Amino acid sequence: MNVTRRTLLGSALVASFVLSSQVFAAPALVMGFSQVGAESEWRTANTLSIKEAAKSDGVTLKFADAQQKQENQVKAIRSFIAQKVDVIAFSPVVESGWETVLREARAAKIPVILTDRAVNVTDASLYATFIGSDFVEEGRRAGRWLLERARKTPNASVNIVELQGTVGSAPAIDRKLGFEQAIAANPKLKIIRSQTGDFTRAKGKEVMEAFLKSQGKNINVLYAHNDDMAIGAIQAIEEAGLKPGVDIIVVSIDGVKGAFEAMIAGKLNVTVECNPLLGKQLMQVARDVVAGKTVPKRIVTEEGVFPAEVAAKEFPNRKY
Ligand code: GYE
Repeated sequence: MNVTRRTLLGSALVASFVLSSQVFAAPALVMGFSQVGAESEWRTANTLSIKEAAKSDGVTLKFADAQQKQENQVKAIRSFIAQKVDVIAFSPVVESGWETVLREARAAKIPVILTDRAVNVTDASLYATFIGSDFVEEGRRAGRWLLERARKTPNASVNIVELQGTVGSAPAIDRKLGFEQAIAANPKLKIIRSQTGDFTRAKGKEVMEAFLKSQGKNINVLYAHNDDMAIGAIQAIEEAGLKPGVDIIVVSIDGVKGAFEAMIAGKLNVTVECNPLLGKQLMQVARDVVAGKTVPKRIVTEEGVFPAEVAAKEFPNRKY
């Protein structure tokens, strides 16, 4: 066989292989994902994890950023239904108000997976599964750390200000509840002010400024529902001439790099971990759900607690 003939034969073989693989290969899974927004370091890491996992798993991802608005998420879900995606995943900004659009997805026979945040629906069959953290436990962990710390000064009253996450969101509701449950063990621990900072640095700073204006030196502890609000508040505390981490104990949740930096600088006392790297698990579960396999209704992420004392040692291991 001469060289030309061999090449021709080779390309014919390649061509027929390409053709047949186009005919027989399973079409790529198409996922519509409605993200909450880009409000925090946690969210940035979460988005990246989902996009990277989709890419490496060969999932075609239609990604929509809702800018913290439920109406945008409803619109995105409706457009995914219209586009006949294989599966819809979303992280619901707030817990309530999802029944109608979830029923629309069901009527179109498109399975729905919740990631990160839960919904409050009476009919749990409206979604296939929920992958994410136990936010009540995170709140309890924050509260337990504080209880332990308060044992050093058993007679002192401990005045706490609380920066809540987005009003009506699962993490804000649950982290408040869990923390209150834990600190109830010691009546000296009291929440004297509580307001939302919408999970952002800018709002966290603004609300902390207001707390400092009205309560001043009365504040012993700040409990923030996420690291970003804590970091914003730390700035407000410094601008008020106080030392965060010393004059005001700062407790927060997420465990992002910015929190570890603040702990190493002595400005944050503890962060409770909340893992945003849900992408891999989501793609796996999505394949199973679309293939009709039974999946667990609740998939809980594993997490730890990092006090400032271990921050420098742990920092190099952090992935977000
Ligand atoms: O803690 C916060 C983000 O839903 C767990 O949302 C997530 C929370 C996270 O904005 O930083």
